[in-house]
Amino acid sequence: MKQNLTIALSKGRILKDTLPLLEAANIIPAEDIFSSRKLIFDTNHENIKLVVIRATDVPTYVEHGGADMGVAGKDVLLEYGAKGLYEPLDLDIAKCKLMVAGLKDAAPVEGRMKVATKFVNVTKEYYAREGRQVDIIKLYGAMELAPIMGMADRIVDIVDTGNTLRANGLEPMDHIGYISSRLVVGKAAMKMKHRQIQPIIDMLSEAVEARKTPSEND
Ligand code: PRT
Ligand code: MG
Repeated sequence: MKQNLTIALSKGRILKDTLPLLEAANIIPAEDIFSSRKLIFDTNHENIKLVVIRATDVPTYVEHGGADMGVAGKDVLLEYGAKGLYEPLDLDIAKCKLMVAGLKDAAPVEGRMKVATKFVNVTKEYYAREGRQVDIIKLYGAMELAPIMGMADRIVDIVDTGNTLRANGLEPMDHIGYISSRLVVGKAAMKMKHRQIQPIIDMLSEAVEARKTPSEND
């Protein structure tokens, strides 16, 4: 008998890249997610449901069994630090970089530096590895504003094109890591529902590879 399976998707920018991969794995929402205010969606499989939640909540749902598997940015996963999650597949979507940035031409900071970020844990670990003492200021968004207002010397944030930094008089300084979205699976789900989950991982993996290598017909 097929058990029920719930997949947690990050709403926002990851969603539109995730849906074609799911479709390639023959998992198709029963209605248009973008034009709906629902949180739970039926699919073309009677036993598979999708929940669409904030990106930062995906690892929490998957770790605590609110969903069996999910899709989340590596930045979110690093910050969450989940021990109860498997990360079987790099989906190669929503790619960006995690960077240290500061005001353009800012002088190096002597002594303790103030760093504004929403990635508090990642930032702590980064500066610990660098052997540098910093004071971290937790923000929930618009990190770029903190150096402008004289509240912080540096920010740690996601950078894609660099346009947001430039538009605010900032520049990238140090590269912390490459980010992409990952498939995550709860440890309990992987054990109890392995026969259902493994074929989905395999199909998604094929879809990711197909996107990387343009077919000869293109
Ligand atoms: O917005 P909310 O607080 O609800 O959640 P969220 O910000 O986590 O969600 P969302 O949808 O904004 O981002 C989800 C995921 O997309 C992130 O966790 C990353 O893994 C990935 N991603 C890829 C990005 C970007 N590219 C990106 N460019 N996330 C954010 N940005 C932002 C960045 O924070 C900065 O403000 O875009 C701006 C920089 O872009 P450029 O092109 O100007 O450099
Ligand atoms: Mg956002």
